[in-house]
Amino acid sequence: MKTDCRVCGGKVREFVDLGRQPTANGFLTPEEAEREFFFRLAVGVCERCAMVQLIEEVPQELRYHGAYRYHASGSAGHRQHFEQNALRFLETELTGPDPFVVEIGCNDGVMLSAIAEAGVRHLGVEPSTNVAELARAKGVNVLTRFFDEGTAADVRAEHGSADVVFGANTICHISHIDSVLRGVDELLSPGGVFVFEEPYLGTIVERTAFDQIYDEHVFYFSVTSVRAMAERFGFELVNAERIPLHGGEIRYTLARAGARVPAPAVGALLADENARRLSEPETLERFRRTVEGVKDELLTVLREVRAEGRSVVGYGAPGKATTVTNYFGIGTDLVPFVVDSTPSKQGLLVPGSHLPVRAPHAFSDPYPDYALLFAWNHAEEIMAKEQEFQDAGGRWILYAPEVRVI
Ligand code: DWN
Ligand code: SAH
Ligand code: ZN
Repeated sequence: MKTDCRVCGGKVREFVDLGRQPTANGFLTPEEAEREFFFRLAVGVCERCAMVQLIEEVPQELRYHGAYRYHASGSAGHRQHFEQNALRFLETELTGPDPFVVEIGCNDGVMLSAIAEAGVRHLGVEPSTNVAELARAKGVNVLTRFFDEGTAADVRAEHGSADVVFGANTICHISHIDSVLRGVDELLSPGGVFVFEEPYLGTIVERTAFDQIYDEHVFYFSVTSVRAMAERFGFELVNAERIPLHGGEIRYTLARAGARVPAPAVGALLADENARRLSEPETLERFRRTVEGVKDELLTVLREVRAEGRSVVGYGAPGKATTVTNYFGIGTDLVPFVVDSTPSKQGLLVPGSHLPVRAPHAFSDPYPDYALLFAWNHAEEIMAKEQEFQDAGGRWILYAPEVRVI
């Protein structure tokens, strides 16, 4: 069992155990289901630096490989967000004579394709070869490797230093985060910035978004823990902006210590985290109890509607659905199948709970009485798209931040 903090070596105190779980994106065939991989999904907080992290971890090669199922360009909202990010970098950071940007975990090129279109020097570092190919097809340069200090040294030797190192929903996925920070130190130009956007512990606790907890999310960052981590590796946290993606994230900007004046938002968010006692054991223990309450309520609702003979379909098969269905024990008796727009998930089973994943047209064939919204972070986009379901009398079941039937 892992008890040492991956950032500072301090003691990690466990506060929630979501049981035996498979890898969240390990969608599989019925034959593969017989030899499925499971581990204990538990989270703790470092008593020294407040970094919230998994207790046990899954080897990275089991999580990221040639059949990585998540395609970042799958939502219109995400495409728009990352294009805006690219434009912002082009306007504010990539303005020198021959700028260079590196993205850690570029996936299918959702961000870098706009940089490539602008003709700016760039490199995506992406170990999942299938999504890396999708990025290449969009004209993006990709190195298919795991980012660490060795990769960073090689990139620097070949391309020179980077003005921007970017990562979205990736930095919190990398258990060797010390090596990542040493690598960024090696790669970044003196005036450059390391920008990363990741799920926010504050939101996870506030919205009971416990389904953000799964094998890929090794760390659950807060401004407090990221600031401490930055300082440990010679950086300074110079900005922290709340963004709406994935239900609520923070975009952290790190610069070399003393290189930039920190924005007031950093101090404001730190003060807020202190006031909320965000990383304190009592707060995290309360979060655990709230999750238990959601479990009881959701199971009650699902059992009631099924007992009345009503149909329920799961909407979306995000990584989050793996945590929810396995921890709550939701099987095909309660939710016979889920629909998802990602072609590479269709025809396969949700890891662990083995709910079949079907293409979106199965949703209206015929419409179910209820839809359990696993992709709740895309609620606006999905509900607008599925207005006909609601017009036909269909109702949505939501479970974050609390159980609601609307
Ligand atoms: O951190 C991570 C983020 C970037 O993406 C990864 N570890 C894994 C993944 O997390 P996720 O699977 O929770 O991501 P999403 O974006 O919540 O996944 C939404 C799912 O819903 C996708 O499988 C696509 C699907 N979907 C759909 O079927 N119809 C989405 C939309 C918008 C739709 O209209
Ligand atoms: N940036 C995209 C994709 C996030 S999914 C978005 O925000 O939507 C996480 C990605 O990180 C996956 O594509 C995975 O293959 C990649 N990844 C995981 N470990 C990595 C590492 N050590 N170095 C670089 N990429 C990594
Ligand atoms: Zn620590």
